[in-house]
Amino acid sequence: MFSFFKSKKDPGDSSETPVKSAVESESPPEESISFASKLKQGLSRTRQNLGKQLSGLFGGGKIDEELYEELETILLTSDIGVNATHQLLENLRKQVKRNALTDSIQLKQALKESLITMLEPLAQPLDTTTHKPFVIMITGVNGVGKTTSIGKLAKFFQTQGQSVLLAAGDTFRAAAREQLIAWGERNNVTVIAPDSDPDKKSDPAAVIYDAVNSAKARGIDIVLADTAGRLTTQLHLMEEIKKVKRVIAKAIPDAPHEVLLVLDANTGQNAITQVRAFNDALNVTGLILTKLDGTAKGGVVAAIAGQYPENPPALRFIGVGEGLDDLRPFDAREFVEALLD
Ligand SMILES: Nc1nc2c(ncn2[C@@H]2O[C@H](COP(=O)(O)OP(=O)(O)OP(=O)(O)O)[C@@H](O)[C@H]2O)c(=O)[nH]1
Ligand SMILES: [Mg+2]
Repeated sequence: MFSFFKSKKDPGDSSETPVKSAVESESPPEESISFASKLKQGLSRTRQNLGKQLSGLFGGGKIDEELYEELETILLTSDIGVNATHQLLENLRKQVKRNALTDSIQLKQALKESLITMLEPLAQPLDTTTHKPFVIMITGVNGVGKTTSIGKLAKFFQTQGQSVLLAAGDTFRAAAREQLIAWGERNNVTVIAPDSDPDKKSDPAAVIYDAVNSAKARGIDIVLADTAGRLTTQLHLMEEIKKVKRVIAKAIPDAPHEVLLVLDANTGQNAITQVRAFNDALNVTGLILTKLDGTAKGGVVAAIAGQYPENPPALRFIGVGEGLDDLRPFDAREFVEALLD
């Protein structure tokens, strides 16, 4: 059995989770409009690329095998991946049959609906109210946007009325400590960081352990623990991150309550390899997909969904920029609307 992520949520309770309901009730409409337009702007390269190819195909005419074949080629070259492409086409054929569609002009909406159906299982908002402190460990390969995402998450959770503490568990790069402290200042939250003396090498597990205990003592709601980037092939570093996780559990037995893997949307199909390797090491419970702005490869979301149709990973958040507000819980419909005109 693949011990992957949290189980598929009961579709009935999706609107009941605290994070999502708070987002819907507290975000001013202007903010969501600006995020929707940011998302649209961010996905513009993917959209233009797909749109150009699909407009010819969906311009009117018979729905036949040739059309399906052409569509398959377009999807395969958009980083959607083999599995996702086949699932999408299967769903599309079903819709064509069920709704007795005859003209290719009708296929665009049908493709949108197929994509939404495929991506919806990924939209599992994170409920951070189950534990206090709720400990979130952030992991991923180098430069994917872990530390930046922590800065954005600190802001996000604070706007939900939750208190946050940051743990500077990246003791590998000297600048990492300062980078997290700067995000802490921007958000006005405490950062537990190792000694700044470069001669005193700190242990990442010890820093995060201290931070969790400090959050316990202060009655903080959420701990966001940063970790150093690592390649999945650096086996000693993969062992080190396993140890970090074990040590966190010494501070609170069932912590970390969330292991978030950060993926860079520019990674394309390699994202799947990263998901597998980090999940094997850490039992990843959720994903953040960053840098959706400035990539023509937004299709990687579908590739992730297509890879695990039985047990979809939880795509908790997506990032579309470097600013504090450029992160949002993943919403399948909003995403597809931005991806296809
Ligand atoms: N355009 C864009 N840039 C981003 C996004 N998220 C992060 N970045 C940028 O990506 C670069 C790396 O981000 P970091 O947060 O330092 O990445 P990291 O994973 O912590 O890196 P290491 O700790 O070195 O492994 C920075 O220049 C960020 O501003 C995003 O959603 N969009
Ligand atoms: Mg970092």
